[in-house]
Amino acid sequence: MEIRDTFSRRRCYILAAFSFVFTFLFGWYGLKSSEWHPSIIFRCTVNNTSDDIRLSRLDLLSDVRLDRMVYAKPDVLQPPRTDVLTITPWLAPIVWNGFYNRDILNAQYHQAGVRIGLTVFAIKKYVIFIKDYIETAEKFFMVGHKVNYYIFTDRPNDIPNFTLAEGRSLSVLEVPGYKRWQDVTMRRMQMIRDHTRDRFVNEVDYLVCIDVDMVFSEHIGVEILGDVVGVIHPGFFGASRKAYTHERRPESAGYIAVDEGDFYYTGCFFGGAVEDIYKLTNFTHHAMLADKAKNMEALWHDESYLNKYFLSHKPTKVLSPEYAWNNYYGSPAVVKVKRLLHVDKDFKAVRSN
Ligand code: UD2
Repeated sequence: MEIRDTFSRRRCYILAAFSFVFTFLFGWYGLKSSEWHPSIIFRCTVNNTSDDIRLSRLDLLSDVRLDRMVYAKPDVLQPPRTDVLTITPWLAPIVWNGFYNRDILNAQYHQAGVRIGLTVFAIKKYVIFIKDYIETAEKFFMVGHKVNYYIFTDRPNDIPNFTLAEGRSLSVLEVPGYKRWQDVTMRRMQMIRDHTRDRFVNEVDYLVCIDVDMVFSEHIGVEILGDVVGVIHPGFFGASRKAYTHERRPESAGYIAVDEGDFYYTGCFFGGAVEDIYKLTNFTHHAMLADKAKNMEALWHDESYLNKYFLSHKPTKVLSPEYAWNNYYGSPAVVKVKRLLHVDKDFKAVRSN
């Protein structure tokens, strides 16, 4: 009896000691991990697999706990608008004015400390557009968030100085200016791809790529962020598939059959998570090279290869033509806000060498 008591007392001591060590170790680990900040997870290198990065991004958003916010509840029976399609058949949202609450989105992305890169090419005579582009972006693009502008140019001395709001930075990246304008526009994919791999992946979470001959004219914020983002071309949002100006020659790497295709996406604006932009630009660059080897060029250059990519890699978010408007198409009732506008340009003058 006494022996058994001594034995079970000893067992109790061992168990207590073990629990103490266990609690101490895990308590210490918990304390250490409370120093962790979501932004740390994006300091990834290209050695990370994209699955690691994708999971990290999910962690980032799921970790967000919003403070108390008061707003009208969403009503299942009262959609804000019924005049436009707001979801694709593959369940990606189509972003139109009136469908989202900017405050909720800003709160989510602020807490996550999201970092956004905006790439723009101002090669040769197109440098004339950069001043208005950056100045209007400062007023309307991702206001209040961390933004890195990346200006690709062959004329770094012609890029003016800009005063930027807090949390925003600008880098001028010197690149070659190809002789033909078609090569300038197509080679953007290669340059974005290379800089994404070598640099952007360590600096930003999302990339947004927009033509330089545009001005920001209304709010463009975190509602546009997603893994793969395409924008519906303003000239084709009501058009039939047959009318889409896809590349129709089957031997081209940009080929899309007349009974295929969802939307006609503009080449002037695309975006996505940094690792998805790497995949997109790598695909479109290789498609261009494959055609070049056959002495071909797709009808609308990079825009055709981009449309081909989106056919098999469906955008996870689609932006309405509000995000790439051209006043040439007037002011249809469904386009309630023109957020980004094309600047009229004299093609002959700006494209001459
Ligand atoms: C369309 C697309 C454009 C691209 C092009 C391919 C729209 C609104 N835009 O525009 O994205 O797909 O067709 O043909 O659908 N650039 C320079 N220097 C040059 C030439 C081009 O910097 O000498 C850059 C610049 O950022 C410019 C972009 O390339 O905004 C596209 O060239 P574009 O504006 O001349 O092409 P465009 O208007 O035909």
